[in-house]
Amino acid sequence: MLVGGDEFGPLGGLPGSDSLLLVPEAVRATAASVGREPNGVPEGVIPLGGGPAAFVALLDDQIRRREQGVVPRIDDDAAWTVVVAGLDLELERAHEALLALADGCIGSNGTPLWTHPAAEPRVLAAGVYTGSGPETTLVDAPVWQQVGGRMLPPGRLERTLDLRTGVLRHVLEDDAGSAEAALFSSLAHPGTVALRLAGPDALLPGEAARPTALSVVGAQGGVAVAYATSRRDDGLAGVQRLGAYVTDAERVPRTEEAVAALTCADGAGFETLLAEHRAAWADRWEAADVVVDGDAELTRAVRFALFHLMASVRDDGEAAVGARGVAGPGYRGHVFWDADVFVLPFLAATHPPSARAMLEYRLRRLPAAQAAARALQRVGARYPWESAATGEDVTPRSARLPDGSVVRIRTGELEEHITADIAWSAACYLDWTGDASFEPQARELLLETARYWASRVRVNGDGDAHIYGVIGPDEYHEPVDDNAFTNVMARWNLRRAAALAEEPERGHWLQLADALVDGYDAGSGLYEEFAGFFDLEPLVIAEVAPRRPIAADVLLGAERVAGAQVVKQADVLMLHHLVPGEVAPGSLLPNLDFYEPRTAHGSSLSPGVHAALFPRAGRPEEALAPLQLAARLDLDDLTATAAGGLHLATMGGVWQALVMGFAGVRPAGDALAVDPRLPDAWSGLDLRLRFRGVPLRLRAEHELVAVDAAAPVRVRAGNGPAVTAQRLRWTKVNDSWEVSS
Ligand code: IFM
Repeated sequence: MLVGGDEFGPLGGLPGSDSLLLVPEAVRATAASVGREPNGVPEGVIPLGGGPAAFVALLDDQIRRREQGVVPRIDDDAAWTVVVAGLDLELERAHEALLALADGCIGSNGTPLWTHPAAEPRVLAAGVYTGSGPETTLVDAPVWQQVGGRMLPPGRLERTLDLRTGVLRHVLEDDAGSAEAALFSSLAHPGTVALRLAGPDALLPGEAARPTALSVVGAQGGVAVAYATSRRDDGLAGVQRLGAYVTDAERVPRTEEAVAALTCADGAGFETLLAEHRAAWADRWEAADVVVDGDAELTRAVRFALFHLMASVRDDGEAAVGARGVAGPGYRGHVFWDADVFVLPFLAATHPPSARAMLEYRLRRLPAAQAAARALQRVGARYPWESAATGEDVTPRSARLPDGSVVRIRTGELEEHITADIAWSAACYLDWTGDASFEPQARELLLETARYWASRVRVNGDGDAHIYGVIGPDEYHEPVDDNAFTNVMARWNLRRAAALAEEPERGHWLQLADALVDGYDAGSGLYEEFAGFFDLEPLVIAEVAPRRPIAADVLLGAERVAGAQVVKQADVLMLHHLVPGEVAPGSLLPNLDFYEPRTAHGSSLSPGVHAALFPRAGRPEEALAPLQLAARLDLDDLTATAAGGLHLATMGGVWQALVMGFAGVRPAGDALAVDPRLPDAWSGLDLRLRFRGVPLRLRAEHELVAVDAAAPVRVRAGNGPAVTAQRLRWTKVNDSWEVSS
C-alpha cells in the first residue's frame, strides 16, 4: 500500500495534516511525502519532495511496473505468513497442504512450480465426486500451479503463504539466477486462478501455451477448465497464466463455460483480479480476525487455521466440506460431523452465508436420510456417518492394516450421533444469525431428526428409554449401549424439536427425552461414557503413554483398549461443550478431571474441545497445552497425516476454544453472553464476530470486556443483565461484571 501526501511533518506546532493518514491499519504501508516539509517528516515517511508532479510520476511508475508483468510482492509480516524454506523430502506433501490456496470452489496445493519426485501437484473441486459407494472420492482436476514440466533445479526454494491476502509466493535461487512467482485462487471470483513468474530463461517454460480447455467428468457433476499462458521477453522475462475452473456437483459443465470465464478473467487482467482478490480477503479478515494479545506465535497459528477454514467453504449454493477440505485427498473428501459441529460454528459467527451453504448441503440430502431411516424400518431422517454426492452412506466397511490384516469398519452402521449433530448445527446457525428465512428448513431438519430418534429409542418395562448398539465419538469401544453423548444429543434433539412440534408428537418426544438414560451419577458427579464403562480396566492413558496425542489402539492393541477406560477423543466432555444446558449443573469439573487423563487424543478433533472446557472450569492455564496441540497439529504435522489434507475440524476447534472457551462467548437467547477466563500470559483477546446480523469487535481481558458494534446489539457480561448498546465496556469488580461506560 502506498500512502502519499505533502504535509506529514509538523507545522505551526500542530501535527501535519497528512499524518492523520498514518492510521494503525497503514502501519506496513509505504508512506512518501512530496511536500516541502520544513520541519522534517515523521519516522518511516520517505521525504521525496517534488510536489504533485512527483506523486503522479510515482503512481505512473507503479502502473508501468504492473503492466510489465512484475511479480507482485507480498508483505513479509511474520504475524501473517507461513514460510516453508527448502524442500523436505519427507514433509513435502504435508507442506503442500499447508500452503494450499482455495476459494471455496477449488483447492490447489502448494506444490513447487517445477516438477519434483517428492511433490504431488493437486487441484480438488469441492463437492464434485467421482466413483460410487465407499469408493466415492473428490475428482482430481487438472493442475494449473506448475509450469512447463521442467525439473526443480537444485537451488534454494522458499515458499511463503500470505494469509492476509491469500497469495502464495515462490522464490527460487539457482545458479541460473533467481526466479520469483506469485499465485492466487480468486476469493472474489471463485474458480479463477492466476500465476505470474519472472526469472532467467532456464527457469521458465519454453513456449507460450495456447489456451487449452478440457473437462473432467465425475459421477454426477464435473469440472471444466480453461487456461492460457503468455510469455514476455522484453527484458523482464516472465510468464503469466490465467485459468478458470467451472465446477458443478450435479452436471458436467461445458468447456465453453470455462472458456467464457477465462475470457472474462483475461478482460479484467491480472492486476485487477489481484486487487479484487485482496479486497475480498480484507473483508473476510475484517469479519473474522482473532488476536491473542500476549502470544504472537499463537495468533499466527490461529490465523493459519482461520485462513484455511474461510478458504475451504463456498458461500453460495451448497457446501460439502470434507474432513480434510480441498487441500488433500484424505478420507476421499467425505463429509463427517467435523463439518457440522467443528467448522460450522466459526462460519455462523463470522460469515453466515458459508454456514448456510453447509446446511444447504445437508438439507438437499434430507430425502436420502429419510430413505436410510425407512430402510431400517424407522421414520424421520437418519444421516450417514460419511456423506459425499448423493447423501447415501459412503463409509468404507473394511480397511486393510499395514500388516495385511483386514478390519471391519462399523462406524457407518453405528456412529449415529451424526443425526443429532446435524440438527445441532442448524440450531447453532439460528442462534448466531437469527436468520428468520432459514426457520422453515431448520424446523424440518429438527423435526425429521427427532422423529428418527423417537423411532430409534427403546423404552424398557421400567419406563427407562435406551439407545442400544452404537459407536460414540470414542471409537475405541464398539458397539456400546447408552453412549452418554449419543443419548444426551438425542435428548437435546427431541426437546429442541418438541418446541416446534404439535401434539401428539410434542408430548411424546418430551416424555421420551425425560426417560432417556444418560449415565449420570449425582453422587460422583460423573457421566458414565456408556453402560459398563466404569467396569473396564481402570487404565489411565496419561500415565502409560510417553506423550499425547497417541493412537492408544496402536500402542496397546485394539483389544486391550476396547476393554479399558481409554477414550479416543472427547466424548462425555463434548456434551459440556455443545449442550451445557443438557448436563447436570456443576458436572463439568468432575468429568474433566476424570476423563482428561483417560483421553488419548487419538483423534485430532479432541484437543480443541479440552482446550475450550478448561477455562469454563475456571482453569485456563490447563487449557494451554491442548490449545497448542490443536493449533500446531498441521503446522508441525504432529500426527504425520497432514499430507492427506488439513484437519479442518481441529482448526474449527481452535476457534471454538478461543471464542467459546477462553472468551466465554455464546449466544444466549437474543443476547450474546461473554465471560472471559484468560491465562496469566495473555493480556487480552480481540475477536471479530457477527451476532444477529450485526458485525462487532470484542475485546476480552482479565477484568474488562469491550464491545464495539456496527449497530446496537444485546450483550451480557458474566451473569449480569443483558444490555443493548452499540459501544459498551464492563469492568470486573469483586468477581462480577459492571457496566463502566
Ligand atoms: O469424524 C472423525 C471421527 O470423529 C474420528 N475419526 C476421523 C473422523 C474424520 O475426521
